[in-house]
Amino acid sequence: MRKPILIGNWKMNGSLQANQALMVRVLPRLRKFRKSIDLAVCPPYPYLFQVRDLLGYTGIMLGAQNASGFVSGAYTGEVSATMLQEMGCRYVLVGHSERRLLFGESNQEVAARYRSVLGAGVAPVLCVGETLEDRESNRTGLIIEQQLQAVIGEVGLAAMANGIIAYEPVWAIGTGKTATPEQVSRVHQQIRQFIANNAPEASDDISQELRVIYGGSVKSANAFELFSLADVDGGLIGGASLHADEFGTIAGAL
Ligand code: G2H
Repeated sequence: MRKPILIGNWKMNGSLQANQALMVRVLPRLRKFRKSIDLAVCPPYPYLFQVRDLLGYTGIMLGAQNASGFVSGAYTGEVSATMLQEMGCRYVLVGHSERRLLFGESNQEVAARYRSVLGAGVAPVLCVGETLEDRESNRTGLIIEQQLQAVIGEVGLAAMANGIIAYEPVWAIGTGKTATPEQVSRVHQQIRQFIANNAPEASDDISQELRVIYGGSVKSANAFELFSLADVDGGLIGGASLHADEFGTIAGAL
């Protein structure tokens, strides 16, 4: 049985004051779900320390939005996975489409970041997904397989059992458009099948154990339908994770 997981991705939002206010409102709403689902929030780097303190012993975990592919050294502006581990991060997003599209992170770079996160003993959340153009030219499966293959080539399939895959169709991110349940189901099944096909000797266990979560304009109004799908093991929530009522209701849908 795969334990559901809900991760809030705050993106580049927040302030000391706003974070405090959000946590005061959201934590009581999440607490009752913490035994049945894994819960985490990923604030921007400067607020990790503050949010770690606010989370305290609630059992709700801390995550980060990216990590360097380098271990340490002269890489101005980068933050290493080990630093994030030291800050108490249990999860790190890797290859979010905003990183891929706005900051030019290639499949290879994402794979290097994935390796660093694993090496620091933190669970990588590998984001994969197609653009509208990819979808309209029937390349959804191919694009996602290339994104997965780059990471498998870097760390091996077995190591991916320690991570999570987040399917986020780029055209559904922050746009208010959500993929239909049929579209989500199909891609989640394809991801699991691809993992199963990739290393036949170990495939069954990994493909059945690996959590594949959905992200892209999830909100309280569509969470129940999306999370009822058999191959959806949770959600990566952006905009709605900044609203206590919304995030609390979404957690209740898992
Ligand atoms: C996708 C998602 C969270 P949103 O980026 O990663 O954001 O829910 O705002 O579409």
